[in-house]
Formats: sequence, C-alpha cells, structure tokens
Amino acid sequence: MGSLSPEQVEHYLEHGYVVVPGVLGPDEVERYRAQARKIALGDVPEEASKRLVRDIAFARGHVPLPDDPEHALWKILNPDRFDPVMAECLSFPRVLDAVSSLIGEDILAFLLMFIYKPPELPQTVHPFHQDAVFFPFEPQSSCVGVWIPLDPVSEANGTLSIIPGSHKLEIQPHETREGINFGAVAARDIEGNEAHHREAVPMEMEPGECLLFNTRLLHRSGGNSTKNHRRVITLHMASARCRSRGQSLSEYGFTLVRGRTHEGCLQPLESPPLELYNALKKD
Ligand SMILES: O=C(O)CCC(=O)C(=O)O
Repeated sequence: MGSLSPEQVEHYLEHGYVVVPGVLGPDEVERYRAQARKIALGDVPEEASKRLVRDIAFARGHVPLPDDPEHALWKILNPDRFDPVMAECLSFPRVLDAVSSLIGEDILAFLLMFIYKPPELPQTVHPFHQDAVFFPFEPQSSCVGVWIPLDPVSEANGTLSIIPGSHKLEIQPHETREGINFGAVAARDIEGNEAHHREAVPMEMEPGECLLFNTRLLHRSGGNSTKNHRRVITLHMASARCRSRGQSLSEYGFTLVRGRTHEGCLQPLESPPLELYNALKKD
C-alpha cells in the first residue's frame, strides 16, 4: 500500500506531477548537502572523476573558475556508485512509499544526480525536455521522476518549471543547442515558443519536499541569480515490470530498492561502471 491519498494519485494522473511534503528532515537535508560538498572538494575515486561535471560557463571558460570548486559544478552524476552516503538517496523510505502508490511495490531506482545551479549564473538554463526521451523501456507511465530540493527553490534560483498536463503529449523531437550544458537537449518546438513558457509553473518548494513527475512531463529550469547554491537530489524510479525496448541499458545501473524483480523485465546491475561512458545521453 502506497502512502499517497487517492486525491494525490488523481492529481498525478491528471496533471503529471504531485508534490509530497517532508520526505527528508532538516538533518538529512544537511547530511546530503555536506556529503556533496566533500565530493565536490575531491573525495572521489579517480575512475569516477568525470562524474563531477562543471557548468558549461566554466567548462568553456566564459566565466573564470571560482576559488571554491563546488561553485563551478553543474552536477554529480551517479554518486551512488562510489559514495555509500549518497547511495542512501536511492531508497528514501517516504519517497518509496509515495512512488509505490504510482507504479506498484516492485521498484528499480536509477540515474541519481546531485544537481547544482551555481550562484550568480543567471544564464544557466536547462531547456524544456521530457525525460522519457532518454529511457528505452516501457511502459513509460511506469517510470517516475523524483526531484528533491535541498535549498528553498523559486524562479530566482532556477527551480524546475513544469507544464501541467503535458505528460499527455507524445514524445517531442529533441535537439542539442549551442550554449546549454553538454548533453542537455531541448524539445524542439517547445523551448522557443512563448505560449509554452507562459503555461509553465515554477515549483516553489522547501528543502526536503519532493516533486514526483511523469517522465513525459515537459519541464525546464532557469539560471540562478541569487548568491546562494541551488542544490537538488534527483533520480528516477521504474517499475520492475518494465521491459527494455532492446537497447543496452548497462549505463543505467538499475538498483532494486523495493519488492522483487520479474523475468524478462528490467534487471538490477551488480556493479555499474564507475567510469563515465557515452552510452547514457541523459544529462
Ligand atoms: O534540476 C534541474 O536543474 C533540471 C533537472 C532536469 O530537468 C533533469 O535532470 O531532467
């Protein structure tokens, strides 16, 4: 039995998202902020060092590197693969309880990222996209995005903006664009269209709240014009009854976090790679 009320489930099905309050307490929020900082300052195995990804403004030298390396980071990709504290983020009990209301009790977690918006970098935009474009398995409705801010988030510091109901659209054509972070893609006719920007709702959330969203939901994030970090934990969860569409899935490194696996369906990977390969285009 999941923890969401029938009204919350109905909201998710109709609008493509639901906010779950208080999945992490203040001590837990601080624990993961502090651990990310340790990693950002260099506590990372050599093979995994490419999993610390700088914002393009610093990577391309458009903005001088700050003294504090954490201030240049865009994200830490799959920290669960080399850091046991970060691995805890795959299975927060309150998140699993809520997600099981949406996709059932057999759950695989994958693609954990710790994402920053560097302070005072208003140009850092992650354009409108649908995460499902990256995920070669089905049904897509059995896959949920999980987004947990560790700082108060609003439009000023680059929160996630979503287009309610857009999960009912088909997957849109996506393309890379100049000037956005390496590997990020934009939904072609959506990012450039003012009408879609007007429909978008910036999620104002507190640290430790959780946004659950359908992986077809169109979403984007803007830049951070404040002096402080904007840090989030994000990951995805898929039903262990999902099936591959045939492509190699090894880079996803699924972890069984609740229930059991099913024959012929997605399977957990014993030791997902530490090195970063190009197989995974999701950024
Ligand atoms: O948190 C962000 O800035 C954007 C995250 C996002 O859209 C994604 O990873 O798909």
